[in-house]
Amino acid sequence: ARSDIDHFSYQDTKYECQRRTPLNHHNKKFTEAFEILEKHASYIDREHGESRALAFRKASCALKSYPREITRIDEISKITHVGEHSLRVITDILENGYSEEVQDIISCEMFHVIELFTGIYGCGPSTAHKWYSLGHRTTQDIKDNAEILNLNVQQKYGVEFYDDLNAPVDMPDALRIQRLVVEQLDLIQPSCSAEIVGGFGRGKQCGHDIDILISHPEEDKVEGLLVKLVNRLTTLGCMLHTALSVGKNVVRKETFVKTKATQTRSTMDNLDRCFAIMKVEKSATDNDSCNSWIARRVDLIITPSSQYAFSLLGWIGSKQFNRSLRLYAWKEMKIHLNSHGMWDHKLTPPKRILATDEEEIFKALHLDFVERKDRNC
Ligand code: 8DG
Ligand code: MN
Ligand code: MN
Repeated sequence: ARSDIDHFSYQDTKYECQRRTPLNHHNKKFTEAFEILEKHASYIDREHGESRALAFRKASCALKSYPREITRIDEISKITHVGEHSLRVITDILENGYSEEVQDIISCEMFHVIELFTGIYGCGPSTAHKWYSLGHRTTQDIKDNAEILNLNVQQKYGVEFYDDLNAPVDMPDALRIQRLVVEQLDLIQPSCSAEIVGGFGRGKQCGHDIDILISHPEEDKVEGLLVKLVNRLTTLGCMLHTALSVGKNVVRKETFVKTKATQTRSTMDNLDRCFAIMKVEKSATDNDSCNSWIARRVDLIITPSSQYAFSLLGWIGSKQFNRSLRLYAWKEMKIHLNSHGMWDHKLTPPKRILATDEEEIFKALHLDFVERKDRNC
């Protein structure tokens, strides 16, 4: 039925994990519009927002995979995930050079304020709405009313270091943090590995934070490692703020024990982790202020070697790639997949499937391997 689009070598798959989504693609003018529509849907329309946001995200992912610039609407009118609404937006852009719906959003004050507030570390859309409805419009407003608004610790740091934390992190910064972490790990537990994951792992040149996955070839050598590492970094004066989550890793040999935390959010896992704000030395070229350091968001995640491949896959991302992978695994293969492992639920009791690298996970799921640089959906 979809043979009419085959000759463009676009794979019209049901799941994003079944095709390649490169970082650099040919349809930015459309995907940028979809990103605004997606945000608007999740910020403003809180009743149907999530499903509308997902529809725009899926359309955007499809266009990112499309191997050339779209110039005619009939090229893509039959693509799964590009629904009626999305087609209308693309048509507008093709015909007028812009989408009126997107223009309306961009000229809406509320959208910009919610965007500004959700850029504050620790502030989600519902808090942003609350602050907006109380009449606040700037980060200074939030700072001035910190007491009355009863800001939590994260939000206080978020406001305090707003500019630093919203300045993109580049690769040299990421490497600097990695070096620091490796140095400290060597002093605590030799032979640890510390890999940069997240967006940088997918080839992005900048990001909003630095994600580092830490492990050790010997399974039990990572026990208690995170607290020791964070204590050392704190003593060195590198930590501005830390939020630790330790000791909830409850994977047993055969089955995955679901705790409350695992059930609440699908992307959340129970690995020992520290969400931190760190002081990072500025490079010689950053001479725009007298400060010698800049505040950066850093995620440190610890995983035992038996779970490494799964944690790596999960934390390389993107979020949407993993969502689709997990959904595919469950719907098509009855396999439960997360950052700890995978379990075959076609068997009773479910049987754990082991893997030592990402390739083995794709193979077990009967999927073609997707390179990290092509997981940018
Ligand atoms: P960016 O920082 O460059 O903006 O993008 P990113 O690196 O892709 O996003 P991220 O928010 O830093 O998340 C990195 C990956 O980590 C993402 O694919 C989802 C994954 N991840 C998990 N578990 C958890 C979790 O508990 N919280 C968060 N925030 N991310 C998680 O596997
Ligand atoms: Mn990241
Ligand atoms: Mn992160």
